[in-house]
Amino acid sequence: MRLYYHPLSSNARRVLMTARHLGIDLELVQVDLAQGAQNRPEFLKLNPNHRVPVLEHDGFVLWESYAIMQYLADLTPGQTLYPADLKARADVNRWLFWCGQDFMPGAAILNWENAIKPRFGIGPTDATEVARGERLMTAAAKVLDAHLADADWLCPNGPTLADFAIGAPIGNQESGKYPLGAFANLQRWHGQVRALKAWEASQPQP
Ligand SMILES: N[C@@H](CCC(=O)N[C@@H](CS)C(=O)NCC(=O)O)C(=O)O
Repeated sequence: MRLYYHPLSSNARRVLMTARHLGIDLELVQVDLAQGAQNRPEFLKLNPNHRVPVLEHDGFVLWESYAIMQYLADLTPGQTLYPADLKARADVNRWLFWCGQDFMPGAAILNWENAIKPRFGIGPTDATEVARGERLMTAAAKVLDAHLADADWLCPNGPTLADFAIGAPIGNQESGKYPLGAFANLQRWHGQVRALKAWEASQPQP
């Protein structure tokens, strides 16, 4: 099984965390995003959206990180990251969709403006964009923090795919200057995510 990824991509990291936790071996293929390798015809055949991660398994090609996480979990007998019970699975799905729709837009803006642009010398930080990213992220963080006030993990009997999906991008909170410092419940929960073996095992390699 092969995963096209980039070490700085938290969209790829949530998939790596899932694979590491489940004990699934992946052949990692790094796509050089800084050099535009995602726009080459051979990669566009795999993912016309020019994005990582992409999974290849026995000739089946799958893009979109949340779909890949679900696929890996469903391949693994006895796993608990993605429960089979209808309501428990719907609860995990709720947070996966919420992550894509409500959390990632702010994270993507702040990561791009505060971390990626300066690191790769892609022009000055746009203060209007930073303010928009901070507004989006603060709104999402309030929901997350309130939910975690009386919950150890996002869904009962965690960790689940929900914790990996949202925990992975929060790994960039320092470099991306995410306005999350005051959210104590969120920070306590993220400390638990960072204590998982899958966190260490999915660290971006230099
Ligand atoms: N919704 C997608 C987002 C993937 C994504 O945005 N990947 C970024 C890296 S974090 C990428 O490959 N960007 C390259 C580009 O857009 O050209 C997922 O969850 O897999």
